Amino acid sequence: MKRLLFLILISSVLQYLNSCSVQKPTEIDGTVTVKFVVIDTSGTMVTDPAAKNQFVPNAKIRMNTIDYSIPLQFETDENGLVEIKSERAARYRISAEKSLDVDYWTSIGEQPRTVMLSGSIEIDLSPADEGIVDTIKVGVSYLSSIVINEIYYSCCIDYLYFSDQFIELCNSSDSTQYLDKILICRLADIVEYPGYVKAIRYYQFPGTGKDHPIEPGQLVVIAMDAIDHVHVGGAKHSIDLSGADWEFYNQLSADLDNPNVPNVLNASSVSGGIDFMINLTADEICLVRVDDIDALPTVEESYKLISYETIIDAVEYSSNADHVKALVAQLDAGLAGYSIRSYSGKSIERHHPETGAPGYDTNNSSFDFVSLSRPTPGWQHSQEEIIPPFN
Ligand SMILES: [Ca+2]
Ligand SMILES: [Ca+2]
Ligand SMILES: [Ca+2]
Ligand SMILES: [Ca+2]
Repeated sequence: MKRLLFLILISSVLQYLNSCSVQKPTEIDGTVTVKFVVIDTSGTMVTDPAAKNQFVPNAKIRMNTIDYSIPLQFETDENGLVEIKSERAARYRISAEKSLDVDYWTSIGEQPRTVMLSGSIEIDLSPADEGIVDTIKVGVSYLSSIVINEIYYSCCIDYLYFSDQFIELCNSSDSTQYLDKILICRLADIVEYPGYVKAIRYYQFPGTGKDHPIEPGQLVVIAMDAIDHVHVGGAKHSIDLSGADWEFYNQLSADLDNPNVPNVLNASSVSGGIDFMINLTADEICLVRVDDIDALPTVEESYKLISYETIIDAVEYSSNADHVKALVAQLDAGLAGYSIRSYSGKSIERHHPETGAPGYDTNNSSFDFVSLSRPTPGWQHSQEEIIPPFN
């Protein structure tokens, strides 16, 4: 029965996929030399009450062309300025970040904590911009304790087999966190309600508060179906997910239920398809902790509105370089998933730029994620598994 329904879904999936392609953006000829100044507009760094904006010294600047060529890295000087010399003219995503650590707060006599200032811009740089100083504004970024570390959405190369998707979470904080009551949501890709995202599918971890701990650095895999997709599912090039920590289980459909793997249940009153399935080329996923689902505003019968401030983590991915952003910069300023086609067996995972560690999150998936040649359920990728950016 489940297979039959999958087949019915196929035509619509194929229609969608046909509309997607990876396109290289138009290159502008020549090289550019420009300056950027990084300012904090959130008031976080203001130590002089007369100063409206504060220049941010030693901020990390990362630049990437839209077609995901090798990222460039710079640092601002003591005046918050950085000069970019003789780089190729193109359209760039540029992000700035500055970590205000315990030492910083202690030095100004405030309560020690860790705060990340971050911001990004997208800009065309052409030789005509020579000598221009552009501004990158940064503000406080509320970083997540539990983050979406990996999304395996493209599915295996056994064409039309798509029940091997999974999502991997990571506790990126330094204390025990809890999965209880967290919703994993698939979001609509059109912004209609200012301040809110619209969840069209939402599945929820059970628990009453502290039943399901996740330790610092721990990875937790939630499989679409926690089975051995090679030997039980029959997809030769797929993966064994029978050892997943959790599985999405749609109790309102004919979904599979591995009795040995606990379920993350459909929290909607409607079935909404067979399972928690996400798009094979482009989608938005978020985490939010919700005590009472009924208290969330409902639109279009079963969709839920979730306010930006309550979102624990959000990731937008797309294989299309000309993808129109769906999430606001506050949630995810970038885009993961370059070069990944549907049914390619490839995956995306967070990657600390220096250490390669999991859980790295600056709320900009263009920089926080790498693409992988294969999924890594339950472990962090190695350097060899990273698909190099285009040159
Ligand atoms: Ca399932
Ligand atoms: Ca189960
Ligand atoms: Ca985040
Ligand atoms: Ca992984």
